[in-house]
Amino acid sequence: MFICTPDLGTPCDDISEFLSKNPHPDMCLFVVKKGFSTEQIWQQIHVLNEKTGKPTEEFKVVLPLGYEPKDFPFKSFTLEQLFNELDKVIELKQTTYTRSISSPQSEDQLDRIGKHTYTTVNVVLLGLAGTGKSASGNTILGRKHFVSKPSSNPVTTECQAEETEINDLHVRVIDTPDMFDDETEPSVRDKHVKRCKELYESELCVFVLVMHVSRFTDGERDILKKLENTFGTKVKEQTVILFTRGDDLEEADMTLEDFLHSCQPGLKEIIEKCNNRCVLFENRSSSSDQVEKLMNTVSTVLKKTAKID
Ligand SMILES: Nc1nc2c(ncn2[C@@H]2O[C@H](COP(=O)(O)OP(=O)(O)O)[C@@H](O)[C@H]2O)c(=O)[nH]1
Ligand SMILES: [Mg+2]
Repeated sequence: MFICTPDLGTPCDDISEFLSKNPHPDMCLFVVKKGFSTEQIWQQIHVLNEKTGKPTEEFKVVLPLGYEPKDFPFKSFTLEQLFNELDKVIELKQTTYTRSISSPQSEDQLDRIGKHTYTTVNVVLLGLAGTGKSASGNTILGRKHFVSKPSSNPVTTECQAEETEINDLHVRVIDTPDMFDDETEPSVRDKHVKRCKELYESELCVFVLVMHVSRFTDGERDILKKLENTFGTKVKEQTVILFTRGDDLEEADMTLEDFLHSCQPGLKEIIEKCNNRCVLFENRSSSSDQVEKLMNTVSTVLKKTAKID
């Protein structure tokens, strides 16, 4: 489906209104005339960014015939490149996402997966401060990217993203500050939520609720409600619970199953609402098993939620 908007600068150019009907288009194309001014187009893209909240790179400039892409500040495509991009989008829609998220079975599948590495899966780490979101982000990335340390003050103060490839899947790990603390100013919280949504917008997304395995706090009792208020009522269908400090369980000679079996009713309810999708991490350990288990759980969520027309 193509949506053609009125010319920019006309009285009815309210693009946000058009986007509200289809908030996650596969592509936003910006068509320009021969002899366009790079500076003017860049300014207009900034206006679009402000109006829609979409990052500037989401607007792809379609170059007039005869133009070659060069070092423009914006993303630009010749018509030929644009058709290639469109082919990719169509192919992606026709191929079930599950192909790229399950292990390759054959050469043919490997080929297909190779083509699909541009499918980005966003893994959004959410939870209270100090639960180990940043440390878990680093474990998923396999490197220390996010600052994680003991502190009585929140260490992570802005949403941040870092990307990696895991089993042929392009994963964007989004680390967040505590967005559920009642003490936080609503305007600050809204700013974080907006930024977080910008980071994963229009792509596959799984929320990972990070919790300290041996500490279930009052602030976490209604965390699912807060999550729903922030990310919509369907959020629990897209949520995996990640318990950190797996060593605590090991020291007590307990498995995750033992823990889940004997945990508080409040926590049990949260887990059940998330369809018992739980994983255990020990961020001091570099074992890739834990990441593998998380990614398997992530893929079960994607298989359920990915819309394949
Ligand atoms: N022992 C242990 N410590 C952890 C684990 N995960 C996080 N931590 C520690 O908990 C503290 C807070 O972690 P951090 O990632 O900054 O929490 P965040 O505020 O949720 O991002 C840091 O000192 C981490 O080293 C874990 O799995 N095991
Ligand atoms: Mg942090």
